[in-house]
Amino acid sequence: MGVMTIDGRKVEFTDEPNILTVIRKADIDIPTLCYHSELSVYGACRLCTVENDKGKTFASCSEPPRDGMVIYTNTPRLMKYRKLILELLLAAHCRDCTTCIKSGECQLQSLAHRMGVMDVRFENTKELQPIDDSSPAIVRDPNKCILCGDCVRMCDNVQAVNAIDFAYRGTKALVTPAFDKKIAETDCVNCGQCRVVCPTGAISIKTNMDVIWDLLADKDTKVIAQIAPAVRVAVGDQFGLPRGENVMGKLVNVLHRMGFDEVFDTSYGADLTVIEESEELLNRLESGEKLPLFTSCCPAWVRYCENRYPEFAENLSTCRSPQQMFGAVVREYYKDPEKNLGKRVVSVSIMPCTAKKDEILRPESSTNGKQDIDYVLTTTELVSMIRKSGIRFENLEIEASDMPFGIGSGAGVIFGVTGGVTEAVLRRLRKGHNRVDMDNIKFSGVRGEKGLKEVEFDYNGRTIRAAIVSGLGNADALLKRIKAGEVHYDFVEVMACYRGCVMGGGQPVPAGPRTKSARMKGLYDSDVNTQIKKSNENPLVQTLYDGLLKGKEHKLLHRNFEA
Ligand code: HC1
Ligand code: SF4
Repeated sequence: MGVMTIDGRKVEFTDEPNILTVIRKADIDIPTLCYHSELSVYGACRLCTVENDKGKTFASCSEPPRDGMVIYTNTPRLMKYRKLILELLLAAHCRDCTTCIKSGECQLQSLAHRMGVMDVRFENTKELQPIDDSSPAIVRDPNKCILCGDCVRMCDNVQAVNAIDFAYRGTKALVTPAFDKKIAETDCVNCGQCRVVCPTGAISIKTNMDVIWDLLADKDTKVIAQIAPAVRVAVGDQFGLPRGENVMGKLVNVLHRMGFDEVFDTSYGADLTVIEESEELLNRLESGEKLPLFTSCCPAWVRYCENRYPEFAENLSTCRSPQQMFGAVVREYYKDPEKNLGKRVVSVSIMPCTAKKDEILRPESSTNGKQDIDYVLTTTELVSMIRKSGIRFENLEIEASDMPFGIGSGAGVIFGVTGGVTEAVLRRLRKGHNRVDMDNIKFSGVRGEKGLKEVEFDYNGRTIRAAIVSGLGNADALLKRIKAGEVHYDFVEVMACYRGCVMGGGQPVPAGPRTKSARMKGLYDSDVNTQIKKSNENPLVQTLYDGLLKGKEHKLLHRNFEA
């Protein structure tokens, strides 16, 4: 522990990694464009520069705090310096702010406003670069890039993909895939995490909003929505409600008002996945083949495994993801003219994830040659659509999701947080369903934010070993150890985004760490409030198996490469 003086006030510090964190702890919102607590320190933007009592200036993000230090954060010299940095950044930046998708949420825009930049004295001499919209998930606009390197470090340090990097020097410097390839020609897994940390509109979500508006207005089209678990805890705070609050009821209402004909819950699809995947695990344990079983519900992870560890591709579960199981079931259900009323049925899933936009295009995401899901809207796009509609989301009454796919179990809801799939499978495999049984599973090690968790459980006298990883870098480290024979598991849950889908690449960018944990808590609280805890005890799921699914389980619920 130590004490430093910041702007004339004593501030204690303990294990803060740098001066910037101590300054923020003292409630001074020092600006930065390239600092993220979960990425390595880069020190490129220099906006967090401070001055010490000897008049020396330095970036506060890359200096550790020392006892007795005296620093100033807001001297006239620093203010001029910050304004100059912003002017230089703006000089090399296209300035079509009013039409930029990031307008209103762009950190460069808001800092320029905050620092009083009313004029840019320098000319933009940068050559105009082509926009890369080759990916189904993200759009890259190099003309809006400020070279902070956040996306590069995210893609490399955290996601271990390394699809993008710096190229060229001086005024020609760019962030780009190697050899000037398009992003779709790289190993990019569409996780969207680069977009989450991008402070400007240089990386944005590839949007489907306009086509959805047109479909909603078309009287001859029946538009069906499914809402993923993690979406419900990431919308409320965008409309002034408490962060992490489950707003599923309001979401159903707003989607109905916007023109969606039916609104279902993806947690129902997650229940189907739990049942199928548990069965698959038991079969593989019996045969001893293709172990460990890797979950396959996260499409960014599936791509990563196929690209980097093809030798493990067979270990991936053959189960479709909840989104895709649901899509196939909904398509089958609406084949009936009594249900589709002679209209074209369009299936839209509302997801926290940009990679889901890619998943729907994969060959095994079609049945009988037709795509099961037509469009994916991310949470961020949905928030934009609600704003555009003018509906006061915060004031809406709640509505129940529609039948017959409107009820998911608590196990299905917690899919949206890392460890949720494993916890759901454990609930399925273990006997008992009362509070004590659920608590035993809850405290077995499945919960928490750690990037790697390990659990062991007994199944009919056999010890099953499971690992839970979130963040592809963590998955990469684990796969290397599995490959080297250093660790052995029967079941491995992988989510590409650290903390799970609640932190997906399509979610609104969280204001801080408290938003992240509030989203996790929001899903666990939803489970607490759900009577049905186990997927196999969801009566709607039972009805489906006894009816529409009979004899079609494999075709509709598994990754069917011949479809
Ligand atoms: Fe997810 Fe899943 S949990 S992958 O994070 O298995 O996106 O929420 O919908 O499909 O259910 C995402 C979330 C989501 C699927 C489920
Ligand atoms: Fe890297 Fe993910 Fe961004 Fe692709 S979407 S460039 S994999 S961080």
